[in-house]
Amino acid sequence: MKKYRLISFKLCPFVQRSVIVLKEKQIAFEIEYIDLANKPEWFLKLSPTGKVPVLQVDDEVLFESAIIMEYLDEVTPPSLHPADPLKKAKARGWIEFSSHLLGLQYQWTHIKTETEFNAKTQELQANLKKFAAEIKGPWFAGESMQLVDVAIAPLFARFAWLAPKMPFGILEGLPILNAYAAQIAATPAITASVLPEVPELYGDYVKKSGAYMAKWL
Ligand SMILES: N[C@@H](CCC(=O)N[C@@H](CS)C(=O)NCC(=O)O)C(=O)O
Repeated sequence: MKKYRLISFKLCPFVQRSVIVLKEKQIAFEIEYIDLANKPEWFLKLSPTGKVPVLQVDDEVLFESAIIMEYLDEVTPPSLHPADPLKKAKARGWIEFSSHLLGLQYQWTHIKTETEFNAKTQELQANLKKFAAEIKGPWFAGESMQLVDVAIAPLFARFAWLAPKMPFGILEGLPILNAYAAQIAATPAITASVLPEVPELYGDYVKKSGAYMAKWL
């Protein structure tokens, strides 16, 4: 049996993807939290990109969240990817797109001026609509959660943490996404994938960044 050790930063949405798969597949693992503002030397030696997540599998090192998700999925069948190669390739494309959405969300929560904030809100919503158009429901590809849902779940988790404080809903007018977000929020492996203090820490982190949206947090 292999030993898994995940190197994490508590607030990182990309690490959260790994934790969701580990929980969903009930894989035993250790987790080590580091401070990205003060990266330990041992971590810099392990991680070629200096980014989390890093997964140590016995003495081997894996990096990049999409690769880690796929590895964990592959060694614990049944797979959370479609079996059909075309459907699998399509899912991988949307996993890549969900990384793009996470990047937009990060910018949206860090932007400083009202003009930039409004433009980023529109860009984010336009891209969310593209994702929404692909959802079969209740999950992306139908009846069961797949890796593409795992990959995007951290995005909806963060929208949900911010929602009670925001004067408008980023998912407003997008009923498919509201239903999808509710599905994500009701899934135990996803809710258990962050520490209980993380939603509050996330709000504090955005607030401290001096972002435009800090005034609501
Ligand atoms: N493409 C990477 C992105 C990971 C990433 O951006 N991680 C952030 C934290 S959420 C990080 O480690 N940042 C540290 C840095 O860039 O120095 C993945 O999917 O694993």
